[in-house]
Amino acid sequence: AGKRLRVLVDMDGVLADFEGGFLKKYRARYPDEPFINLDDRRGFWVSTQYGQLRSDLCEKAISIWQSKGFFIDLQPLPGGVEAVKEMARMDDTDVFICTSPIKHYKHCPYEKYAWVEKHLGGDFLEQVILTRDKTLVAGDLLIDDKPDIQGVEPRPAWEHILFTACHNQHLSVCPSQRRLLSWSDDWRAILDSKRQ
Ligand code: UMP
Repeated sequence: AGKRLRVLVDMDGVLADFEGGFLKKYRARYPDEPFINLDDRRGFWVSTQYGQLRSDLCEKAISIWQSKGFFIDLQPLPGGVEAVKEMARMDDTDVFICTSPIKHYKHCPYEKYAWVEKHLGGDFLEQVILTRDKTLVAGDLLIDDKPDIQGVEPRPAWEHILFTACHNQHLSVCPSQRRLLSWSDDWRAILDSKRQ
């Protein structure tokens, strides 16, 4: 019998609609300020692009995801919850949710657990990994929308599968980097490619 496959799945931008949730709450809170349509998003950091639009908008953007209710209210991205549940039921497969909390810790870590309980069920809380450094987590695959995932470990165990998001869809990544275009894309084939 081959060894078990360990899949790490990111939360914001992969399971939970961080970008859509941000834009909705930003426009509600700052109706008279300029904003960036999702089609015009470039770069992983929302705060950086808003800061380039006008310098004071950087902290206004940050205020949105620091607010109570931001993370718990995020809508699931299409097919993500179903895919993760199916992975968890597969033979010889362990799935973990690997997510980086913001350093403003008042609401975010709590709400990330609450989101998992709400959408995946209480049993899934066992699978949650909160870390600011994903390179330290060993796995076969990391499905994540952040193009550059770095930390103290120069040779992470996982292969990073870039999950397509508004901010990375125009990026030309190196040819060896595999993408998952959405949860309608063939994630099962990517998992199978790592099984021995
Ligand atoms: N985040 C920021 N600034 C941004 C965009 C996102 O701090 O401009 C936060 C939200 C998430 C975290 O908590 O970064 C991203 O975590 P991962 O998706 O890398 O797990």
